[in-house]
Amino acid sequence: MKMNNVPTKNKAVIAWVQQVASLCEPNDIYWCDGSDEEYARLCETLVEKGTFIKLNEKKRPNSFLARSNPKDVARVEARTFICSEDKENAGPTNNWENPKKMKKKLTKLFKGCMHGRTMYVIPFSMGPLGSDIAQIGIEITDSPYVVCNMKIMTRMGKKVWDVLGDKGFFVPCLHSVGYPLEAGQKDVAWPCNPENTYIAHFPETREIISFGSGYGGNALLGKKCLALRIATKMAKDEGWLAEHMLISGIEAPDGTKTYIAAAFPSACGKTNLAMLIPPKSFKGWKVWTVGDDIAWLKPKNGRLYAINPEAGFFGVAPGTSAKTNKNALDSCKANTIFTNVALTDDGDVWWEGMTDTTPKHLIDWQGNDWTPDCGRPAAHPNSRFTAPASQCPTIDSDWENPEGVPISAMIFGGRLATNAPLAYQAFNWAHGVFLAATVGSEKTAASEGKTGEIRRDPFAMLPFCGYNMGDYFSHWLEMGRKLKYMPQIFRVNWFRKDEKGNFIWPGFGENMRVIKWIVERVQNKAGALESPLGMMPNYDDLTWSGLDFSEKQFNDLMAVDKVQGLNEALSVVEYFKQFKKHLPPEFMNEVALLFLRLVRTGNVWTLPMKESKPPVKKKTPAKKTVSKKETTKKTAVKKVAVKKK
Ligand code: SAT
Ligand code: MN
Repeated sequence: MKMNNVPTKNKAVIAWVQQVASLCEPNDIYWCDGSDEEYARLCETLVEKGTFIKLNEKKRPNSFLARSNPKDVARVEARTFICSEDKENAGPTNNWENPKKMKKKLTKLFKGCMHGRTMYVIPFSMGPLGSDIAQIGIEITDSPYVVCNMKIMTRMGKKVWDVLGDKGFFVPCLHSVGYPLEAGQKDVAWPCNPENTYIAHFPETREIISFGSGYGGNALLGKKCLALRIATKMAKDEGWLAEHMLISGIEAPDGTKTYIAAAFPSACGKTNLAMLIPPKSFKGWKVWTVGDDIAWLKPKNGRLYAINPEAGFFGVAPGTSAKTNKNALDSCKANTIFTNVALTDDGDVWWEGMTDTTPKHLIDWQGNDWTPDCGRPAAHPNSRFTAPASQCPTIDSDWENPEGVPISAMIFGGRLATNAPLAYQAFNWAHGVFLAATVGSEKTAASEGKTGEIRRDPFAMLPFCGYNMGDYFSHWLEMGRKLKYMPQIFRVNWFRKDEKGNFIWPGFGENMRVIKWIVERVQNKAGALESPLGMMPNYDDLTWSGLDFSEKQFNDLMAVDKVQGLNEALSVVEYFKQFKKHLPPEFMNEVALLFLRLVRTGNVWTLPMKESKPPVKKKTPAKKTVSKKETTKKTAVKKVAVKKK
């Protein structure tokens, strides 16, 4: 096929584009320049095709709504493959296929798959252009919807060719919706091919091939495919980390900023934490956003520096409100693509949880009339907004710094209703890696398995690690050995419930109380007490102004039940078995120590209550009071331990 206006001299790019074109047989080839005019033109085309609905210009300037095919609404893990040469290198937690076999299968599917369509070539950079932490990818796609989303989510366009040069390295990302238009065939608003969907990764050769889906991570190949699955393998080979983590900068009243990175499985409020608004009583404290989903961390001068490889947010819409996350809501005030949310009668968007009052009439995510009593959700639970990160009111001044930001603390959390305290700190790096590897969320009655059973999601990376997860654990341990100033590792759980099934912790902005303790811990300014699970804050180590939360409530929130803890440790051992010889031996050591600490404790380990005796009247000199207080504290700990035995 003849190629016009080729904007690069990179021979590998030209050869690859040529080869893909002759396989896919598109009508024409279009090289994206990433300009605003191009974006506007493509949006117009999408409106004409019926893929986009232009929203009310006054309410949501330059914004659009797309409705997907109901069979194409989320990432499909069952159709996601890691095609390493050796099955063992994909590990027990990934789907595997032999790379040759997979390519053969895909070649058949791609043959003529772009008939009647334009083939777009998208040059993009994950990470600030030219940063030595960044990576260049080129996505070929037949979906203009993907082009528009990639324009928001990545640094996309002409400038990438300059950085790439004639011989630069890039990750080829091939994508098709798998819906060719044969002569005279009419297009549909959301072309896709759910029966033949494949999202295939070739970690050794750093290639991505995706067929059949136009939605999110299946189609925007810079995100989970490149920035996580392929990047984890690059990171392992090159000595850095590619993680499913938010990055934020915590500013203290004295102006110092401490950067943290945090990993949570889905539906645990990652975006909320990345854009947290501290309680009013936290005067002078601010949370700045660097990223909400992915972090690339590289060691430099003995520290870990992180960049957000993305340029936009692909956030879950339902539940986002002025109360839960005003910054996310403000980020999508304009220039945003909404997918599968509801349309209001005045041409704006709505989703469950957005406002206190529900609109009386809407058009739902499938294009049908909707009223509050119709029994269907108005927005799909996985409906999304694609918004430029630069529009976030709390975007950090260093979010595009090519050097990255220095990370002082790493936080791992899950969603656990029982026996998982609010927060604790790892004893050391290996213990921290162990804590991250055992993160999980409790299965709900709706999902398979018994309620209360834990679905493990190590490092919140289960669907995103491009190689054997056991080797990934070892890589983390290895990284710790290389760092002089390693970040401190913490576990948190915002979701513990009381016997009545109510959340004990208020969450959202109040999580700042825990974040402040974490920041002060890494600065050696806050206290902590050794518990069977890790170093725990005492009631006094957290700031309580503006929140009515008693010491008793707090200690209940932090308690560790011995039998439940031992069962949890046993289930961790069960979980680890699948990694066989790839499991780092350090982990069995950590399990053994956990058992020991639990065995030596009482039935329920709790933080000691403050001395409840009335204070002795002023007779004792100040100096003595301090030392007395300290000794009582220590004895109190002991007392509890003894009593429980
Ligand atoms: O669709 S994405 O993979 O980008 C988001 C997600 O499912 O986590
Ligand atoms: Mn994610």
